[in-house]
Amino acid sequence: VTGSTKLIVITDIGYDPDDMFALAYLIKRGVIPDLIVTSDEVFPFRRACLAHFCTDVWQVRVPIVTGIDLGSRNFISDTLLPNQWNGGSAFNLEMTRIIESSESTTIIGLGGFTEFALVATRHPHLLRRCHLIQMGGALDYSHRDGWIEHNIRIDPAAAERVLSYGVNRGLKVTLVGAQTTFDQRLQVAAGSRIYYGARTSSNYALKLLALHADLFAQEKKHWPMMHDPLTCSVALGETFVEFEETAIAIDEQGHMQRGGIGMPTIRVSRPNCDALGFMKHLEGVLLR
Ligand SMILES: [Ca+2]
Repeated sequence: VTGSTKLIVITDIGYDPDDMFALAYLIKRGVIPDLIVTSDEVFPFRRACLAHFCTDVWQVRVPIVTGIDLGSRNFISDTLLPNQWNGGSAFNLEMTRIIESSESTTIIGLGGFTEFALVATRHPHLLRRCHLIQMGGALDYSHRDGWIEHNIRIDPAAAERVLSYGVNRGLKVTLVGAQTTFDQRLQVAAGSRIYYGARTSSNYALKLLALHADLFAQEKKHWPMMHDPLTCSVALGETFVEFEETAIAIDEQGHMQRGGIGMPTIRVSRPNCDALGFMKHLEGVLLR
């Protein structure tokens, strides 16, 4: 993310708090997206939450548009929200406007592929200008038989669209996958330095991070992992994650496999990352 490159963030903020940590991380680094799109919208609560955080808590001006409601009701942050906000459905128009306005656009994908797949399908000529840096998928990795990583599972057809149709038309993709981010060392748990620092801070923006982690821990019975902030660090040029170039094939259910010779390649994260180095970095950025 440099100079004239535009930045769009696609996020399913409001359930797993790692999206909120990721946006706080970007903003603390002085990186303000040109547009934020909510994905897997729980109409219009994700946008409402985000508008509240941006406007009232972080005090940054960012255009926010709602994505597509996929019918899931994974949302737990309504108690953090003082008001109701109205959403819109302008994401295709707004994303296209930004991508057209610049030679290059980075899209940080922290949720499903739905919205970008629609833009890719309607405006394939714009794909060569885009670099998608996406949290999601799993390569040579599974929690159990048949397991599919959430950002793919929520809309496998969209993921397949982006990773085959998109890549075949010049889209550059960097995938930070579950094989890398499902790492206990990336957890913000009650005893962790980040949690403690945020929880005991007099700064409401920081306290809110800990409150969101509490909501998630109550709901899921485990503490959040920093999948999305790690992905944002990749977008900002940090080197905690290593990558390999490989072709990817994805089936109808969303299972990912290495693709055949001659298929276009993408950058896929290697399993081991410098998790402890990253968490120290994240703590420094968020709590300083
Ligand atoms: Ca997310």
